Amino acid sequence: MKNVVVVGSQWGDEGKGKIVDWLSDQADVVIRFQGGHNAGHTLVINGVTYKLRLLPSGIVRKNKISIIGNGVVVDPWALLEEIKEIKSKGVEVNVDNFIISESANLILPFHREMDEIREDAAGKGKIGTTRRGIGPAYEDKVGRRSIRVMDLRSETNLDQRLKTVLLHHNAIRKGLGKKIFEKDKLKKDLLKIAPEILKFSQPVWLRIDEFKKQRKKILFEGAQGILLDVDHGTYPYVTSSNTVASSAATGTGCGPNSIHYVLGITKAYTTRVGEGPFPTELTDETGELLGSRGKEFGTVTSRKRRCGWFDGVLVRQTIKISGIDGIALTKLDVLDELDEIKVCIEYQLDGKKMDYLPAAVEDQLKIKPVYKTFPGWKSSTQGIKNIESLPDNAKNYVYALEDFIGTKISSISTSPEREDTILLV
Ligand code: 2SA
Ligand code: MG
Repeated sequence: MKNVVVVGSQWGDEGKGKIVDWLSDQADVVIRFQGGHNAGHTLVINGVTYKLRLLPSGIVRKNKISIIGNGVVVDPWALLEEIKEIKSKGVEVNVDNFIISESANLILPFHREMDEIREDAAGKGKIGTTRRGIGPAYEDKVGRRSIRVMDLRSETNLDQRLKTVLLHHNAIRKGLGKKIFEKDKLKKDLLKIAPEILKFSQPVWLRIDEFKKQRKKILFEGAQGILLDVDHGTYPYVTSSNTVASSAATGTGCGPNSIHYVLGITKAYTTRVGEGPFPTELTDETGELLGSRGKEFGTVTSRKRRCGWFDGVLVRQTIKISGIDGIALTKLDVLDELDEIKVCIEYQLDGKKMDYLPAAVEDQLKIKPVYKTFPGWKSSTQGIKNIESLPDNAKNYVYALEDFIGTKISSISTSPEREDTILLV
C-alpha cells in the first residue's frame, strides 16, 4: 500500500491535473492540502475538458472520495459554483464522494478586494497574483482571526468571528479611504449558503485515520509548484501557502509517515505566470512557439504564461527541497518542432559559477543561465505510448534530463489525454 503525494516541481502548471487523474484510477481517496481556487487543473477525458480549481482531480472518477483538507483556503461561493459546473457535465458530487475539512479557512469577499487593492496599488512592483484573495485569506489564518467552515454552524459564533476579522479589515479599509465592510449583510449571505457547505464538512484527520486502517490508498494532490512555496520559492513572488510535499501532512492532519512516495511533476520546458525571476525565460519567437504549442494560458485567469527552456538547476533543487522520489515528465510533444533545445545546467552570478538558485530575489534577477544544447527531433511524439517509439533525439533529451536532475523519470506524457503516457517503471 502506497500513499503518494503529487507536487509541481517548477512554478505550477506542470500538468499535475492529468497525472493526478491518471493515478487516481488506482487510489481510493484524493485530497487537496493547500492553495485555493488559484489552482487550475485541466483534465481531458475522452475529448471532454474539465477545468478544476478547488475540487480535487479525483472528482471526475467514479467510486473515489475527494477531499479538501484543512490547509486549503475555500471561497464558499466559488466552491458551490464549481460543483454546479462540474455536475452539469455529468459528474457526481455528493456527501458520499466529497468531504471538506471543517477546519478549512474561508476566503471572503474582503480578501479578494484586498488582493485587488494591493495589486493595483503596487503597479510595477505587483506580484501578479490570481486576485482570488488567497494571500489575504492565509494572512488572516495565521493572524488567528479567520472564519473557518465550522464557524458557519452557529449564527452567534459567526457574528463574533466576523466582528473580529472585520475590526482588522475595516481599520485598513478606512485608512485606505475604502468603504467599510458590512458585517450583517455578509453574515446573512454566509448563513444562506451555510447548509450547502456544512453538509460536506467533517474532521478530515479522523477520516484519514479510518482510511489508513481500511488500507485505502490516498493520493495527495498539490497545487501550484515548489518555486511558488512561501518558504522555499522565489519570495516574495510566491503564493501564500507551502507547496512542498511535506505540506500534505499538515494540510490534511496526518503524519509525514502516512506519505510513502513523492512524485514531482515536471514540464519538459519551463513556464511561469505572474511576476518574478525566471532565469531561462524566452521573450523571442521560440518562447511564443512554446506558449502556443503548449497552450500556455492560465486556467483560472486566462493570463498568458511566460515560457522558457528547461532549468535543470532549479528542478534539481526542488527535488531536494521536496524530497521527490520520481518525476513525471509532461508536455514533451510541445518541443516536437524545435531545431534545437536548450537546458540550463548552471548559472553565472557576477562572473562566478552557481549550481543552485540563490535565495535573494536581487540575485535571482541577476543570474545568467549557462546552457547545454540538444538537437531537436523534428517529428511528432504526440500520443506515443512506449519509449521505443520515441525518436532517438527525444530519448536522448529525456535521459539527459534524468541524468542531470539525478532522479528517475517514471513517466512521460505526450498529450493532454489521460491515455497518452509512456510508463518507464
Ligand atoms: P496567488 O493568487 O496569491 O496564489 O498568486 C501568487 C503567485 O502564485 C502564482 N500562482 C500560480 N502560478 C501558476 N498557476 C497557478 N494556477 C493557475 C493556473 C493560474 C492562472 O493553473 O493556470 O490561471 O493564472 C497559480 N496560482 C497562483 C501567481 O501567478 C503569482 O505569481
Ligand atoms: Mg494550473
